[in-house]
Amino acid sequence: MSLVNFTAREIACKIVYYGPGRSGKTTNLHYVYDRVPDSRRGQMVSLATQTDRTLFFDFLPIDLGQISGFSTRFQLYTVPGQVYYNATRRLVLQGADGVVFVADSQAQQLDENLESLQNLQSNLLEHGVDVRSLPLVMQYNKQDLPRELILAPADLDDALNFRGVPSFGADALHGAGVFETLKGISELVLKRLAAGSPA
Ligand SMILES: Nc1nc2c(ncn2[C@@H]2O[C@H](COP(=O)(O)OP(=O)(O)OP(=O)(O)O)[C@@H](O)[C@H]2O)c(=O)[nH]1
Ligand SMILES: [Mg+2]
Repeated sequence: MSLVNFTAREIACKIVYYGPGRSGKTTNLHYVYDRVPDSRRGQMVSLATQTDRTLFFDFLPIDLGQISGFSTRFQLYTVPGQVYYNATRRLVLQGADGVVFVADSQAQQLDENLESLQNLQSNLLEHGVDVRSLPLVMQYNKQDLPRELILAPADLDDALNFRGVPSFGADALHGAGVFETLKGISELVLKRLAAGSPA
């Protein structure tokens, strides 16, 4: 549900970080917050957070500057990954222009990743959105963990990336892959916006 104001030449897009509990969604936003200059970001809001689990959502507005003459602002959200909070997840997902699916690369988390992907699909369908038409990228997070605990990005592509969307290995704790992922989803969202905008 991007808002394009042709008079003010402003674009605002909503990006949702989705994925199973503890996959590193909030950690992605913290890294972005820490690295984007003050002038390019608003306050990061983490609502109703108990310990380090997200119970409602995180929100971070960032300013991408001028793109094709429009001042472009992205609103980054995370959902709570814990299975129990589905109503909140569905609410946060509403109106998303793009989704970053943050998978946990640990081999033992594969079922949780698959369950969360299915959950994404069914929540999108409830909003009348076909997952195949929505800009989506995959992030395979926690690639810093020991080799024997994790799956390589190519194996995670085989297991999770049914649509063959852009995918990025990441270590959100230290920042590797975080901005590559954000750039990946931004490009897809802006491309889609450009395709749909008046000539
Ligand atoms: N080793 C490692 N740990 C990570 C990485 N990303 C996140 N973590 C850790 O994983 C835990 C969960 O991270 P969060 O960012 O809170 O996970 P989340 O996806 O927001 O979890 P929910 O809010 O419950 O859905 C924290 O202890 C993080 O420090 C990573 O890339 N590598
Ligand atoms: Mg969180």
